[in-house]
Amino acid sequence: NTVDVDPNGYVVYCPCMGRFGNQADHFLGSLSFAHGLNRTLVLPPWVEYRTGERNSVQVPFDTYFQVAPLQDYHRVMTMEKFMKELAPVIWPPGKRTAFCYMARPGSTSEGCNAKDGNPFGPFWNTFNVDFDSSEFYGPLYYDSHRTSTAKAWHKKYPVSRYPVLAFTGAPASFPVNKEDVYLHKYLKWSKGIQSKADEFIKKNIGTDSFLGIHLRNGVDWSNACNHASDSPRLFAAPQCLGYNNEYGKVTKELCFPSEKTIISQVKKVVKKHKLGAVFVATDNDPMVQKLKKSLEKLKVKTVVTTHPSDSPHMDLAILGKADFFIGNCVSTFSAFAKRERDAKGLPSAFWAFKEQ
Ligand code: GFB
Repeated sequence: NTVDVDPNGYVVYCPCMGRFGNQADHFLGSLSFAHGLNRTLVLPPWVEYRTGERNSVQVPFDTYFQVAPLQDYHRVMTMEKFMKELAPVIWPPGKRTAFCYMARPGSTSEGCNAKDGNPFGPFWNTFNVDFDSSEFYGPLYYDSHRTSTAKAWHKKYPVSRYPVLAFTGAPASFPVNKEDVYLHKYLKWSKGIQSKADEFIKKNIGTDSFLGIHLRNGVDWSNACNHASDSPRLFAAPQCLGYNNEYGKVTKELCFPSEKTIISQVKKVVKKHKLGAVFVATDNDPMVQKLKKSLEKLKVKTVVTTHPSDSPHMDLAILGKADFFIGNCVSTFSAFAKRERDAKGLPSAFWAFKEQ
């Protein structure tokens, strides 16, 4: 039952930035990067932050997603499997180099300081990894869509000497490159998440066609949106505004839509698509009573939410199944649902953004 070693080498990385939506953007880019370099991608656990806990918690990749569909695009394996079965042979202690673009401030004056701070330390400690040296790969970059990129990486880091490239952060751009968005089609929810979402729909929505909405309205978001006017491309905004702001700039409304905007848009969509129920995913205020009241006349029987039970992945899986979706253009959490729906050919829109 031994695992064959990939003669083309491996890419390992810590999804050390942001929460789930940010990490998912980075994941697609890292998958593309590994594909471009023709190295196996080691699927890192998802990094989560729990209230009251000092250190990040690492949740195995396959808790939320199936590994097999990703293999249709490129060679991948979970980090748990890599560390247990391959690392002792091809990446043993004593030979572990951390890769970073340039020196990262930390306990040593020079180096990647790959384990300094949270989630950096807790992430690698999950696998008992300590680094022996640092390698600055700048000015190389991750854009594997340029043919010169892979060549340059192979030249500087040949597999014979560097079987494993272990990155301090994701080898990917943020937000996800336009060219990599379609890779989302290989990302399929695990059976566990899938069935939780199906059960919720069966129990609470039944067979009605439904609208799924994402209300990103917690205090962290309202703070981030205060800077909206200085950041025309804030977070996931290129998903609706275009990667060169072809369709406009981020506004306060686009980032943090008013209740008036939300209600009028929901009413319009419910009417137009003759929807019978509304599912609300939110990090803070689901507006259930307000939505119910304003939808009374439109024969909408159900307005439901999972809030406050914290189940971001189940929320996303449900949003991925709705008959129509309205999301927040600036949020990478919304972007996840939008990409999944695009891959399935399902329609979506954004708050305060007119359809193209
Ligand atoms: O996913 P995420 O990176 O998206 O971070 P943004 C937002 C987190 O908030 C999610 C929770 O991972 C969830 O834990 N959350 C948001 C939700 N919406 C929902 C929801 O509908 N249901 C549930 N259950 N949970 C960025 C951050 O968030 O916001 C950046 O990643 C930064 O690092 C910025 O903090 C202000 O792109 O929306």
